[in-house]
Amino acid sequence: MEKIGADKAAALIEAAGKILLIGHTDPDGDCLGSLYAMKAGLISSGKDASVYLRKDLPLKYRFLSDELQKNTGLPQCDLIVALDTPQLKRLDICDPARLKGPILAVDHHPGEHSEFFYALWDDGKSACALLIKELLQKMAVTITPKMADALYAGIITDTNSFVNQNTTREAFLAAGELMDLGARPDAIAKYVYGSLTPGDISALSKALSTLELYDRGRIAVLSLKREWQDENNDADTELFVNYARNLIGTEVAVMLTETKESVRVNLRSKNGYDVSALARKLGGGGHKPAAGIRMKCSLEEAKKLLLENIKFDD
Ligand SMILES: [Mn+2]
Repeated sequence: MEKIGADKAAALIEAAGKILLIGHTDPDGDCLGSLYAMKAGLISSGKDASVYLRKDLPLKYRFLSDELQKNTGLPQCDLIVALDTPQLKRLDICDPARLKGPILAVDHHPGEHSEFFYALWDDGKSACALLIKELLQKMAVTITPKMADALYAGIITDTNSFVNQNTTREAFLAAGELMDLGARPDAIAKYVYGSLTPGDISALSKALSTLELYDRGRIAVLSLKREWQDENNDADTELFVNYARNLIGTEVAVMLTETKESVRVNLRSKNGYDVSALARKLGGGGHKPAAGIRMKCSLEEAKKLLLENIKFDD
């Protein structure tokens, strides 16, 4: 792997004609906002760019659907750009070996990035969207109001609306700059936080009623069984874990969502506990205060395995 700066990344992209973009599994607002802005920017500069996306967009990110639709075509391409993940196995594709071509990672997660050919990687950035913004500006791409909306969505989702530990001065400045370019904070908040369905609310009430505390309250666990959700749709539980994290005394918060294929685990921490290390150990990934895993086992087994692996130094 060669670690590169934005200049070299821009040059690599400029030299490529056909480019495939891919994000991580269970793509979040940062991943999708980054994919959107990158695709729109590359197309505006005359590139043949497409996005590999395994599933349709969740309701709250449908405002990005003019550029992002489910697409599992794997064209021959000059360059693959992998966004918002440090590992091949976290990519939104079942078998990463099917990706043919050199891969440039653009990412802000801790990790080695050693499986990639090139990495534009800075774990001091609040969001991958900040790296994409910088890269597009290096390439002299005009950031349109819709691209600004997408990048802004990336910043607010990864900083949890500018409250998480990773909120930097740079993130606030970039948000202001994106507003100058046409980003609409009110509209984006309405999409991202205001797309709950009655089924999501009922799932929330079920999940909250499952609260369990371990290790004298330092660990808080919420869970949601498959049968408590809409028959056809998995509930949007991404933010449920924040209720557990916000409990006084909680250091590690766990949200377990049983889906048709697996158990989705959302992890959050306070006081510096590194949930990304825990997630990596169990096959997932993320950041120190926020991480996730997909586990192929029952909800009870997932809970047991997690509790066995959450260890405090004191
Ligand atoms: Mn991110």
